[in-house]
Amino acid sequence: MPSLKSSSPSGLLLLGLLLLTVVGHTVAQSSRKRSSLNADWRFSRFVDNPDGLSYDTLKAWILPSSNDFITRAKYQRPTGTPPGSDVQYVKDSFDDSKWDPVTLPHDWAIKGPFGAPGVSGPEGKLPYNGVGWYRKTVKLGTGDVGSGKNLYLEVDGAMSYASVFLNGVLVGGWPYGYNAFRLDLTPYAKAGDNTLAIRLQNAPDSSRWYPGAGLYRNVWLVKVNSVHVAQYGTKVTTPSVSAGSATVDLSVTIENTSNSTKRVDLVTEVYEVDASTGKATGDAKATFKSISISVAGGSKQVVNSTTELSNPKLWGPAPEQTPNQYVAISKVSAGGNGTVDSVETKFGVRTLVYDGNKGLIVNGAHVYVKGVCNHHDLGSLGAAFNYRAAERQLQILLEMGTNALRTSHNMPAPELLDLADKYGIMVMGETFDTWKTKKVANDYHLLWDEWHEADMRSYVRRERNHPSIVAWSIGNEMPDQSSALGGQIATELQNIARQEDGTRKSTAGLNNAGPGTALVNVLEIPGLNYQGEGKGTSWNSTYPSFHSRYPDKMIWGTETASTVSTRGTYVFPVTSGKTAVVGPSAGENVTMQYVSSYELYHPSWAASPDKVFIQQDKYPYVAGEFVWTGWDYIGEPTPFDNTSRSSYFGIIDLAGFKKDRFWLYQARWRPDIPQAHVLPHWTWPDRVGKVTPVHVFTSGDEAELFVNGKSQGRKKTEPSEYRLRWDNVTYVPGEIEVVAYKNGKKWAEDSKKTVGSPAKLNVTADRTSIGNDGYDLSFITVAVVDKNGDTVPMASNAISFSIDGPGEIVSTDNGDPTDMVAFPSLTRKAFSGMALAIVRSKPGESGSLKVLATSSGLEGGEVVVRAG
Ligand SMILES: *[C@@H]1O[C@H](CO)[C@@H](O)[C@H](O)[C@H]1NC(C)=O
Ligand SMILES: *[C@@H]1O[C@H](CO)[C@@H](O)[C@H](O)[C@H]1NC(C)=O
Ligand SMILES: *[C@@H]1O[C@H](CO)[C@@H](O)[C@H](O)[C@H]1NC(C)=O
Ligand SMILES: *[C@@H]1O[C@H](CO)[C@@H](O)[C@H](O)[C@H]1NC(C)=O
Ligand SMILES: *[C@@H]1O[C@H](CO)[C@@H](O)[C@H](O)[C@H]1NC(C)=O
Ligand SMILES: *[C@@H]1O[C@H](CO)[C@@H](O)[C@H](O)[C@H]1NC(C)=O
Ligand SMILES: *[C@@H]1O[C@H](CO)[C@@H](O)[C@H](O)[C@H]1NC(C)=O
Ligand SMILES: *[C@@H]1O[C@H](CO)[C@@H](O)[C@H](O)[C@H]1NC(C)=O
Ligand SMILES: CC(=O)N[C@H]1CO[C@H](CO)[C@@H](O)[C@@H]1O
Repeated sequence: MPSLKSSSPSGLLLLGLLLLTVVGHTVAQSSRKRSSLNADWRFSRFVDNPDGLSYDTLKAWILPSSNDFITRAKYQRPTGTPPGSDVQYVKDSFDDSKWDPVTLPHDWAIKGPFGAPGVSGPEGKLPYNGVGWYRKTVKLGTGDVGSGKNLYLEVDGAMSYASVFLNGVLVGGWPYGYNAFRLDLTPYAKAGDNTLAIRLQNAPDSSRWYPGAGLYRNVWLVKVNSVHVAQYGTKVTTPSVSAGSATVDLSVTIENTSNSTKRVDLVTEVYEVDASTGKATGDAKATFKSISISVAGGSKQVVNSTTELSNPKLWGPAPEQTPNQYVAISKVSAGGNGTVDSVETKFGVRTLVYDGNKGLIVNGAHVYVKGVCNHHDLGSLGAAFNYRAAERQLQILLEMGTNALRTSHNMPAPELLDLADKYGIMVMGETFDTWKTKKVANDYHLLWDEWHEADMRSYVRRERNHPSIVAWSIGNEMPDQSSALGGQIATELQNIARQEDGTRKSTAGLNNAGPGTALVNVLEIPGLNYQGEGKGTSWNSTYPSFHSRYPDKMIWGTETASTVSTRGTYVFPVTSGKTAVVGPSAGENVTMQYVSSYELYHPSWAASPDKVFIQQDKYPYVAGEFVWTGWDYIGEPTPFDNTSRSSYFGIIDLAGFKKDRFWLYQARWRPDIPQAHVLPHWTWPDRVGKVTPVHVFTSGDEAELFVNGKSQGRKKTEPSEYRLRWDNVTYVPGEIEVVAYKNGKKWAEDSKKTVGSPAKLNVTADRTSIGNDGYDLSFITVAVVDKNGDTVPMASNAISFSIDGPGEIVSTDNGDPTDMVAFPSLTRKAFSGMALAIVRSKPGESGSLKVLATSSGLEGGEVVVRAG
């Protein structure tokens, strides 16, 4: 499968880098260079360990990589030759020409095939396990190495147990696959060709979902002078904000890796960020007083300064507020030699109040949290991060009215937070799915004792300047949640967040810890998973008991609903209840392994959206909810865990197609959008004369249903009703139409009609013009339509894709959780009438990409996408 390539999302830094490269060596020396290391890697995966190495044998050399993030005694790098230097893959002389050429971000498992030996259904059946080696030659100039220079490798995420070798020497590593890390290459680098080799290892049974595999996020090389701003070395806060003025506090950590004391000057100016370009614009809006200090050789020094920003443009969540951003540009000069380093720190000016009675107050206004939980994978692209694919996920969620995202259950790619800042989405930044006690045999509990401080601290330090982050989540459904140990761990993790940030509170997703437990007593924001709405058939909510015990603490539903459904699938009879536990006689199509899209069914611990809405509205002090999940994801295919490949929880399916639930949430979260949505589809040759319930989701307050023009009655939404249902409709071919009203006035309409047999393919692109960076994507949707152009709801025709022009088809999908055809396949069966192809440009090549879709017996279709 062609791999995924990254461009630099840090536009400003990239621009600086290009300019410096053009003007040459002397200028390049004066400031930092951060360049992408994503291109030109060789890769090989081994099912069985090919080198005899393991984390245990390498650990003593890897632990020192955490030294900047631990407060206990630092680890000393052992003396002597580190292990692994005799392994052939780390050597210059190794011939890797037979290995796969890959471009990062790269997920080695996503190409499949499904059914990998030793990988369970919950893990997604893809071959993520085993050992992976990546190799690359890094060319360095004489000016890049030696006295006065530092070289760092920055890895935004490597799945997992990374160990990094440069020129045959083990440099260090980082085991937790979701966290970013930096290694100092300076002592091991040389002018000329350097061999960089990275070993990764994924144990089977190490995850409860599909984790992905490999160097799946961006990798960077950073060159700085010996006097420079330390890693994650800036912190911007706005301790007091009014309409006329904001106080901006800046803290910069300057590091001097040279042998002598340096006189250092720091100047920082603040600019507005242009929302469309993401770059500084206009004149400086504020300037921090210039500071001069002496930094002794071998030390770090923190410099604090403060300034006032007049008439600040605030950052706030969309759509009610605007996500304005600023950037602080800090320049460091040393010993009168001009600028030796320059860093940019984007931030937002906003206030947050966590109110036990009112919920979340942002910039003085109450904001009800309309959140979703999402996993890190990007459907058929796998875990390999792609900026456009992540942006598409957020855009479709924004259309639904989502204003908050929980990065369940781990640290996201840094660029996801840039996107959340830009679009005005509030983020609950989560860290861990387990603490000290395991969920599965080889999960994070193995790393807990030695790594949790470093993982928590480095994550908060890295992301604390993002205005989108409104809470840190210290864990999800930890088995330790109800024990005394849980209280101790929560205290420790919250303290780390306060030390590194101090402006947000911490939360955790608790599925069974109750009021009075050690953990809940200390947790700043109790987060309730499912217990807030009452689990399964129970309507007993624990919100009241949490609220009465901790009246001053804000509480929210960190994980709600877990409704399951398969897009376009309807199973009869339909429950008459508002919520129902899914099973072979309740919502499941056991033969097909699908779940009904009446959007009322859920596992035993969960709830329908309707039930969650009822309970949220009953307890208005609750700050809001994070629905499980916004998008479907690979793995965890409850209730068909052993047979399917991907989840049923998503409001949006794995391909990005909306399930019916989308309009149920949109009606509640964006009541300003006139909307009505009627289900099911109306092409049921086997159901003539049978009761076929019709449900309507609408932002109106009343609706009338017509079957072949005949009214079935007008219904008003009563209190505690979030859908209108006509449960006794008898199916006859023809058309169902709904007319919705609001305050007695016509508000919106929708209809479904009985369609004919498949006749042709209707092909559309989400964007018909994309960048030619070899990274940008167009998402191509194919609908199987009848001769009138209406989608055939049960169509499953096999569609073949091809492309003409400077681009490639990366993957195909249809959102069917049981489809075991590997994602790179150019042939994909339509599912419920639809299929998707993802198209990527080729780097540096411009032109028209003609994407063709054909299917036996049908008229084909095409769309043209312009790259360049
Ligand atoms: C610092 O001094 C040590 C010992 O004198 C020397 O080996 C090293 O190269 C010096 N480092 C730099 C960055 O000048
Ligand atoms: C400087 O700012 C940092 C971060 O806000 C803070 O932890 C530290 O106490 C401040 N130092 C001084 C001397 O004010
Ligand atoms: C400034 O440049 C001089 C001459 O190259 C050098 O000796 C000195 O160390 C530099 N000072 C700093 C702070 O980098
Ligand atoms: C609901 O709560 C009541 C009172 O705490 C308890 O008696 C009852 O058993 C609970 N019902 C369920 C289904 O959990
Ligand atoms: C399951 O789906 C198949 C294929 O659409 C259909 O023939 C069958 O009737 C369905 N079964 C149930 C229980 O809905
Ligand atoms: C899946 O397989 C496991 C292990 O064989 C078994 O315990 C479990 O019950 C199965 N789950 C389902 C839903 O069939
Ligand atoms: C639907 O029909 C059943 C059986 O005829 C009846 O008991 C029920 O009340 C009807 N429901 C509605 C909403 O009309
Ligand atoms: C067919 O394609 C056109 C654009 O070419 C689009 O407007 C329309 O919605 C598509 N129809 C279906 C059923 O997808
Ligand atoms: C020679 C020396 O002491 N260099 C130090 C410069 O500062 C960094 C940390 O800031 C140390 O790691 C170096 O040892």
